[in-house]
Amino acid sequence: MDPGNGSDVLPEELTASVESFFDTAPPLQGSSLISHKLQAFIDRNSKSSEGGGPVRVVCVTSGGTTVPLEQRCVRYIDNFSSGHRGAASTEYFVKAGYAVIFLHRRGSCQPYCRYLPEDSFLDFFELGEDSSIQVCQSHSTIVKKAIGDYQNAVERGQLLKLPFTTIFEYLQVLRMVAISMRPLGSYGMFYLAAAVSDFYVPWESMAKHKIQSSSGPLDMRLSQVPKMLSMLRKEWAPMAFCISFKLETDGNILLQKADMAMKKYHMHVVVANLLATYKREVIVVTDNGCINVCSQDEYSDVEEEMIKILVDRHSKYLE
Ligand code: 9Z3
Repeated sequence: MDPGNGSDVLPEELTASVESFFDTAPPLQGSSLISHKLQAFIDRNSKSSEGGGPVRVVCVTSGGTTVPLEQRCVRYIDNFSSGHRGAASTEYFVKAGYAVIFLHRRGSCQPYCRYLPEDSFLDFFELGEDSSIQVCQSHSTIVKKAIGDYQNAVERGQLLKLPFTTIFEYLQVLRMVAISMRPLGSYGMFYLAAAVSDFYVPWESMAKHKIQSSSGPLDMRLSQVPKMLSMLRKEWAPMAFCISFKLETDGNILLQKADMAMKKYHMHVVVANLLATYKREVIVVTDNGCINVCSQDEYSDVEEEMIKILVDRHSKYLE
């Protein structure tokens, strides 16, 4: 096993922009509670599993980050992601025996709830003769399975959910998670499926109040979000197994971009996907080749096969 994060140090410019990002970000609400929950989760899962070996822990990031345009935020820029990939992947990681820290966008798709329709939720229920609430017969199998699987994951201490909305919250919580996972060494994994903003408005240069349309057209300069993947690999959790995602709309540049991300950020695996086909097709890019993964039909999840491949890669890394 080789951490493979290179002996090279982080460029000073990057370290400075990362420091400035965190120093100027608005304070994270509830950070001591998050820290407490994380510590308890890691402590519980760093003791050996029933089979004797240490438990593998994965941080799954899921959903898109927002970029607020005003401190008392009315308007924001959003990133495309429903959170379906992260939620589905969490279920398959739990099934493979991993403990999962599910770092997700508030209100995005949740593990074990993927089949519950958002728009017709009430169609799942009916009132019994005594006015009790019952799940309709037609949906009972799916609901029973979801409740059973979810409760098992929670009872076994395999699932910790941490929410974010803005890019500030996301990166602050990701750093806390990574630093608390550091003692797990190579048993830790990062599966970075969240769609993370590349540009943002620094807090101190952001309008305090709602921007007034009466002031005319809006000119705004966005700063670049510092590349935290390098920080994750080199400083926060250097031994962890890291998988990032690359989303493109142009198939001609997808693999080239995924390859660049592997090399530039020292990722162990990059999952490449195209906007037009991402729900049913992904390419798992590793340092010894690419694996195409497609879902068999509209009822099967592409994540099932993909997670098997990633778990296998992680096992090889542990060897
Ligand atoms: C992805 O590529 C995910 O697969 C999707 C999943 C966001 C497409 P959904 O949540 O969608 O199931 O609706 N995530 C990474 C997107 C991203 O922002 N990647 C950055 C990039 O491509 C690198 S971190 O440059």
